[in-house]
Amino acid sequence: MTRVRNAAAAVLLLGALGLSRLAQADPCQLEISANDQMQYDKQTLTVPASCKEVTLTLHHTGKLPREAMGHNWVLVNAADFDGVANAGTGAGLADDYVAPGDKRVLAHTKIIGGGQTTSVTFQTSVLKPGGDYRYLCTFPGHNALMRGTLKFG
Ligand SMILES: [Cu+2]
Repeated sequence: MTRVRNAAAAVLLLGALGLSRLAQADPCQLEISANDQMQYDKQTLTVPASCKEVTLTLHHTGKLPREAMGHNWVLVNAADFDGVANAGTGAGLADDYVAPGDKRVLAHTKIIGGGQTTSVTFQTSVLKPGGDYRYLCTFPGHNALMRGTLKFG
């Protein structure tokens, strides 16, 4: 009986630890997932102005290879959305569908396929509080669905 009670107490303790870890999640660490249906799981990401550096982790929860259903995460000023998307299409998979040296790209991950995870770390000095930022997947044809807003500040 004591053993059962101890086990129950251990489960409660682990649960409490898990909750406190969630409560203390670092707001400068962002997570987003993408799937085989050409969708991100979030339409909005928020970065507090107190973050000097941000790490965005992209999970591809699908099964398809990067050649068929590759995804990346590319951060731009809203006004540069179409320009970066078009330049990316022309850049090709070898360059992760991001035109080399494109100054309009504020941050980006590489292209990954199903089951893979990647991340990018960038300085928030590239952002202005209250600026109008968008993120997108630049794999050809994906940005119609795979787009969102990043709020900073
Ligand atoms: Cu994509």
